[in-house]
Amino acid sequence: MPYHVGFLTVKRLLILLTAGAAFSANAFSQAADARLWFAQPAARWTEALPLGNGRIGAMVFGGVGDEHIQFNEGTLWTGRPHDYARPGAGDFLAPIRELIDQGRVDEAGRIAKEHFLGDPLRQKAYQPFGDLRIRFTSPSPTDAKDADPQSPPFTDYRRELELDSGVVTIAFRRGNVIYRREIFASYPDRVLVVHLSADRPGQISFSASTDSPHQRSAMKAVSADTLALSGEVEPGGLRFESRLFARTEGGTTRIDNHGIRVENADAATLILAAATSFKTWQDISGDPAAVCATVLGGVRDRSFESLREVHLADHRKLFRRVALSFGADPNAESIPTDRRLGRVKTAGLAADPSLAALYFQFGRYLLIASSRAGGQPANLQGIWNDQMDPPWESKWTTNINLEMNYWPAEVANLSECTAPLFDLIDDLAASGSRTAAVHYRARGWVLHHNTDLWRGTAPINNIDGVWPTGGAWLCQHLWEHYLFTGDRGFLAHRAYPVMKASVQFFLDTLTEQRKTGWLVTSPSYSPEQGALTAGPAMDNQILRALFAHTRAAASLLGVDADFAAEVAEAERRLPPNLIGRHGQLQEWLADIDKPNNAHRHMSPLWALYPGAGITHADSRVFSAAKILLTWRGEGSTGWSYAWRIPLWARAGDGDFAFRQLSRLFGRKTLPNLLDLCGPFQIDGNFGAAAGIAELLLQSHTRTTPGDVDGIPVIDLLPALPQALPDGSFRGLRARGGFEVDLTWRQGRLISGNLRGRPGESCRISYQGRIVDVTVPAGGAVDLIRALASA
Ligand code: FUC
Repeated sequence: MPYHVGFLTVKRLLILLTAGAAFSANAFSQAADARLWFAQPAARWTEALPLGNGRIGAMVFGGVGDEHIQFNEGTLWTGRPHDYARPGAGDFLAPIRELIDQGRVDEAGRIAKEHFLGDPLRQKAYQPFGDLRIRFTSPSPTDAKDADPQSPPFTDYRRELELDSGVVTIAFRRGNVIYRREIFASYPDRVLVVHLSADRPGQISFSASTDSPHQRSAMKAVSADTLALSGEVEPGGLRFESRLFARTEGGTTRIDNHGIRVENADAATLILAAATSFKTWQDISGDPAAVCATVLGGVRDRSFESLREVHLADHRKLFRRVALSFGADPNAESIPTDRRLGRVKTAGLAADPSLAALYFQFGRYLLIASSRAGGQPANLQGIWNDQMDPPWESKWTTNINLEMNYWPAEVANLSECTAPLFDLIDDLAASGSRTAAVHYRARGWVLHHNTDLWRGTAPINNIDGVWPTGGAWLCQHLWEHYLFTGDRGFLAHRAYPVMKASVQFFLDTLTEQRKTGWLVTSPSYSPEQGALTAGPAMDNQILRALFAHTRAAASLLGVDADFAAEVAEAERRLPPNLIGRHGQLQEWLADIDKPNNAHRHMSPLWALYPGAGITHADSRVFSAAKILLTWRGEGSTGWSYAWRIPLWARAGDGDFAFRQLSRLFGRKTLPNLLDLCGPFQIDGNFGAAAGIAELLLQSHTRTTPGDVDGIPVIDLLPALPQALPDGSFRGLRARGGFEVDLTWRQGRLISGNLRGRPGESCRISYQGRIVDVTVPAGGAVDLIRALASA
């Protein structure tokens, strides 16, 4: 089909040109050290390098004689479609509430545990898919001096992940031959591509095979160039298949049920497709073999160069929107990443601030790799998991972790990467309406503190699962997407209906507290401490935001005026942020906070970050929040260090925030820069990336979070740490759909640009100077000049 091919080529060329033009027109260059690199292969999974295309995740080990690529597919989970709601649970709602109201919280907890949790108590687990193993027998078997593959002498080894290309490259010299492997996961082509080459002809000899940790799986040759690995997770559960296609240049290729054998080729390309029988959370009748065949059909006649070019154009279109530098360290690039990390672990991050810029870009890279339209959202391990029984099932935990994964999405200019999250929310609104009906006899939808591939929404595990505001928190991401993009179609057709249904659930379930007349959630739980309770601070803050945003959306869309009035009335009756006897922001309605409780969760500070309900504008509550923030002290898990970064950035203390970042490197960062909770958990990577952005740029709406009339306020360098005196960024985004570039030296802003829709206005704030600007037609605002007129 020449027309089709020609069309695609022209389109891809245009994408490349546009990306390139936008990039080079800017004064910033991509930081030279935007790569992770190592002088040795990975000894274990937690040292391997992650690749992903939003469907396939892969961890590359980079061994010299043996390459091992462990891989995942985002829809391979244990279980099958299932409704976790417990029939009859609704009968116990009133007694549980009554006991909580009487202060008999332990009894309430016992009843909740026995009758109110979902069925079964635990949700299902994300699964590893398989392992691609390549055993090299090169150089040529006729080359006697290097014939022993077990002890291959090699030099000049380098294993790197270049963030700007999303390509892992492994290179080394053995004898007089330089070998090179390039590996990437292509989103447009839905495959993992492995290219093996050498600088001399005839040097590529290997055998390749795939296997799976799932017992019920088997490999077989399905054609002269393709090997299939198929199996099922459990009887009646998901079926899966991967296909490995091999193309060689020169040499001989044989394939049988044990694998692919290549001898004396000049180069080889291995292409992996993987799929499961998952179609939707309610339908697992898919045909993974057919999907793999279709996917491979689309790539088998294309050259490695063509696959690479399409991948690069797609990846760079997203990745190159943002550049960040904290002052070039000319030596950083020459030091392997694990050694840089080691140095920072002892000397602190101030010894190598450009590692923080690398970490920020790595966070963006990980979101691009693990969250693309059509796939599942990034879970507790993103899309990377090698364990059959992963920590917390590697699912989506919604009392902090899933939301944290998406904190950088808008501000770090990766708005499209939210697509799988919004698809998940649509599913949850459907499954959560069953839980709302069965457990609460309410309209609308509810999600508690976890969900899985089957969109479980009922409370699970233990009483800490009885926390009804997980879905309401997710709604914040819908509203934020609108604030950052101004996409009214999205607001009308995707965001508002789901937000409205979430509000309906709370209108039906909030109960009046006898003493105060406040409307409170009950039963609820303040993550993850205390007993069952009513109206914890976090719930009130999340609901105040949800109600305000939903009213704002209704008003913007010109719909549902009566409903909005009802919401306003309920909003007015939510408990305010309470200040306790130590001057602290209270976590619960009762003033029972323990001073210096350094719990990892920062729940009552939700409205400081990621919410926006607590600002300098209310100095009483702001000061109370700062007391609680101080009590909470340092982080412990990776994500809890990460949360403290944007919180302290909002509180205006960049130095304390920087110290949390430094500790995150020191205590909870793996050699490959992935984050640790205790075990590997990706949320800290994303939370810290968002936190770094929050140090440099903050944006709010002018007054309340639901305000639709005010213009956005954009704070430049609001919490710049002393340890980052010099730096620059390009392309961070602000609410209102603006894009900002800034450069600072010795802690002072020296240049800045703001782009946005022509005619759009915002208020710029920098070190007490405030100026309102309007984007001119076809132009950008010079921020230094604008501030000079303030
Ligand atoms: C929450 C946290 C834990 C862990 C788990 C996945 O329950 O409190 O530390 O991150 O999610």
